[in-house]
Amino acid sequence: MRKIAFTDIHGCIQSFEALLDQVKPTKNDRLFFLGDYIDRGPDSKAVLDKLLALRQNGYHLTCLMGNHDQELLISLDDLERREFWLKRWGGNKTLESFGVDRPEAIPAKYLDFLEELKWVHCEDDYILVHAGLNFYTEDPLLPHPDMLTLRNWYHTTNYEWLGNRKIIHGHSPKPREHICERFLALDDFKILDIDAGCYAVHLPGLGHLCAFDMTNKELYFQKNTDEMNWK
Ligand SMILES: [Mn+2]
Repeated sequence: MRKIAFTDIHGCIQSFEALLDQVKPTKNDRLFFLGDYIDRGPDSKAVLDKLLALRQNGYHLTCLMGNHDQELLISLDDLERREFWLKRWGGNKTLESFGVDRPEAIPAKYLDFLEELKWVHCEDDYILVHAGLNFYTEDPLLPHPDMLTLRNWYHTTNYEWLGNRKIIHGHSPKPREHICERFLALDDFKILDIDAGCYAVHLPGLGHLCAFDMTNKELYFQKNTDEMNWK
C-alpha cells in the first residue's frame, strides 16, 4: 500500500491521466489531492469526473480544498468575486468545460464534491494542505483561510510544534529541479511544495505535474501534455 499526493491539476486532464499511467495506483493505495482541480487548464470538468470515477471504482481518495475550488463556490453568490474569478483566475475555462455560462449552472454533484473538500489532512507523519499553515494562530491545524492562499510562509514555521511531522503542500508553482532539491532535504527542512506548475507551460522550468509517493519517498513528474489555450 502506497500513500501518494497530487496537487494543482488545474483542468489539465491529459497530463493528469498521463501521470496516473506513470504512478499506476491500485485500489490498495491511498491517493491524496491537495486542491486546485479546476481553472486555467482546458478541461476542469474532466478532472472532476476522473476523481469521481476513481472514487466510484473503489480507489481511496482524500481531496483537499484549493483556493481556486473555493473561489468557484464563493462566485456562486458573490458577483464581484465572480467577475474576477472568470477573468483573472481562469474560471472562464472551467465554465467552458461544463458548457455553461455561470457557475450555478454546474451540476450539483460537482458543486457538492467541492463543498465537501477538507482543508487540511494529517496522515501518519505528514500534514497535507493546499498552500500552507498559519503559525501565528493558536492551532495551525484548525481550518483557516490562509491554508488556501499563503505564500512565502516557510520562515514562520514553528519547528518545535512540527516535531517529526512534514508538511506537503502545493499552490506556489516551483520548477521541477527545485522540487527535487527540496525533496532531498525533506528530512531536515520538513516542508515540500509539490506544485510543479502544470498549467504554466509558458514559464521556464514549470509545466509539470508532480506526484509524491510518501510511502516509498519517491517523486513522479509528468510534462504537461494538454493543449493550453491562453487567451
Ligand atoms: Mn492554489
